[in-house]
Amino acid sequence: MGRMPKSARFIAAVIVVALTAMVLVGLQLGCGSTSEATSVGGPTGSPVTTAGNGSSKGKLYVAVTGTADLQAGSGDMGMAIIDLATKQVEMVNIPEAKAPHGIIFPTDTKTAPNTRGRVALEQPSSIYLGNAQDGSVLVVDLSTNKVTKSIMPPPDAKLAICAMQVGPDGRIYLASMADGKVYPFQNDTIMSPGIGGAGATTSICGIAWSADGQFVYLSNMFNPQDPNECGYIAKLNWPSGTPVNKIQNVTNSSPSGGYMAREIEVTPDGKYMYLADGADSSLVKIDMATETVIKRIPIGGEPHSIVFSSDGRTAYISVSHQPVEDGSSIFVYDVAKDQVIDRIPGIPAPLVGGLVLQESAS
Ligand SMILES: [Cu+2]
Repeated sequence: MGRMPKSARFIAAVIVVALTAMVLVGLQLGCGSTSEATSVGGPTGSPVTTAGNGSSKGKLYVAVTGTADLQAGSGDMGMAIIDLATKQVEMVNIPEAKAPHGIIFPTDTKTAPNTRGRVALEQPSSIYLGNAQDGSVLVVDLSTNKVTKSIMPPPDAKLAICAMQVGPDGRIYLASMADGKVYPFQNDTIMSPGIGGAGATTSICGIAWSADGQFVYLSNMFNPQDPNECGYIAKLNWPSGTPVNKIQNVTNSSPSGGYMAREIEVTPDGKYMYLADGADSSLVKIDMATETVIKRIPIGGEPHSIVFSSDGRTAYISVSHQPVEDGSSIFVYDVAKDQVIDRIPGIPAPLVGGLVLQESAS
């Protein structure tokens, strides 16, 4: 038995495929429509004083992956809890963590409408943390910051958790980077089979639904079968999973090649979908009515996830930085201006994943 558990080897294989894809793509730039590129974002790294926009109180809970064995997709750590009023970052080291990427409030938490369960209006008693390495979900008690339960995926699920979102039926869904499927999660059980895959999606980072709940959008991080294919967003009928179409050319290549379509999030008014383009250090704004890219906003770093405040005016974006020593940050984003207006630095970890917002001031 090698030192690396089977699940870690699986993710390692996934990552190797991703890296191979990046090498193969090499210098084939221009897959994304650079002619559409706009540069409206403020200069990266120049903090601007946040105006009182009503969203500067509360807490962010951020899934954080540590330094150990990062290339294999594993690593310890847990989550960061950030007080928005003071910008204090509290690191919560969770021994059971296996590369956390996803985070979501339990469904009995009071949450704001149209936020897919990601904006709490009260202090939750616990939180779910989703692991990329072994596909397990941890229940973390927020009064002790200890794990009270570890929930393993069913044996037939190839689950490497990225996004965790509440679907139109009120259940939590888990996006898998390993097999391109979405798995329902209910009563502390991960259910199989998943929805998606079968050519429509190969490695999902983000999940979003249309306002009427008839369609699901899945951001495909990369396509191991066709490394020349840019990151795209697949649209499927919900909940049947029948493919409808793909929004193509959503992501741009990194300067060294390779695509990284991270998580997607729809604004609370349902008008726009934003995608975190990890390879291009930008946000991509998509008009939901036409399903086309209308703006690219360079923000710097490697954005992973986005959460909108319940009023839709402010977004918080988890951003990983390279090299590792720089740590990671949360960017505060003015949605109307499409501009980064502040940064909360000081997350001492190379990779930040999903994040959720608690708007109450307590
Ligand atoms: Cu992820």
